[in-house]
Amino acid sequence: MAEKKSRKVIITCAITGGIPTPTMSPALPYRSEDIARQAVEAAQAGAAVLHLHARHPETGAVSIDPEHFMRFLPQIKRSTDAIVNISTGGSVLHTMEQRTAPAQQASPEMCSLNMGSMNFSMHPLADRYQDWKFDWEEPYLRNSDSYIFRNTFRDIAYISRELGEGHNIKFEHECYDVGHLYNLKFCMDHGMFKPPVFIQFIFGILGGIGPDIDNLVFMKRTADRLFGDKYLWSVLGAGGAQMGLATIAATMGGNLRVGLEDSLFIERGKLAASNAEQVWKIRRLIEELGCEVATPAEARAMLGLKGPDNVKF
Ligand code: KMH
Ligand code: ZN
Repeated sequence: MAEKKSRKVIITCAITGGIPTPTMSPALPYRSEDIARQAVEAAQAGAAVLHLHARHPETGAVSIDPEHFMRFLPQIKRSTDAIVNISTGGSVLHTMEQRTAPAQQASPEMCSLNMGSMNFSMHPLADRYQDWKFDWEEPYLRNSDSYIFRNTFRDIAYISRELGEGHNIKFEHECYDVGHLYNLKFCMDHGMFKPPVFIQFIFGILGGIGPDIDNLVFMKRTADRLFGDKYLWSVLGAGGAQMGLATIAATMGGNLRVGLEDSLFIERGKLAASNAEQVWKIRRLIEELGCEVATPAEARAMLGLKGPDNVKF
């Protein structure tokens, strides 16, 4: 009997992000060498895509300074063939020109592209901690109840033009609610993005759709209707929803994202020791379910990427 082929699953690992702060976990990397090391270890564990933000190496505060990215990108490229994905959503306080500056300089294979404007708040997290490692952390979290994460149609068109057309970068389309799928459909109908588009369904951000399985099924069904066979999808569950939703995504035929940007935990009440620990865990879970982890080369073919020889770092 012919052996049935197992399905390849792209694991994205989001290494440090802009939501958690250093007080919350000693494992959260913010020095360039720690970001690079954890990224490489996550790739060795099975992550085909590394979603990267930068931080100030001394304070751990979120940074969109291209120079901070360039401190770790070359080291990552030297040590792994995993796909580098640079965030364009690293700050709610800066212009789109500033947010895209790291990607303009580094010209990676992939970038994030947030598909709608929204509330994006971490303020409830501030009540969980008393002693802060750095002064910036508490006000940063508390003030997020007044932030609007701005991603207008004009902003999206700007990123499409500058990074998509300008650098042949493929996007991780971050969709935090069902309306964002319709925004993407509108943009595709106006010729902005070439299929297959890669959609990250995001659940559990305060301001976006909640982390319920019903919502995942609803997002998937809506995307099937809107995009048919012209899309690939992945799931990001924030906080405690991370591993459960990622496992369900894999069993439903999708891809998944883990990493300390999205959750600091490895199980209920236990901090993860590293990004790689989360990648190893989800890998074990989905391999038990008959899925196979996509290599970077396989992920490049699935996503139609320009290749690592065409980046500028
Ligand atoms: N922090 C995630 C919920 C971005 O970097 O552009 C979404 C994200 C956005 O990763
Ligand atoms: Zn991110």
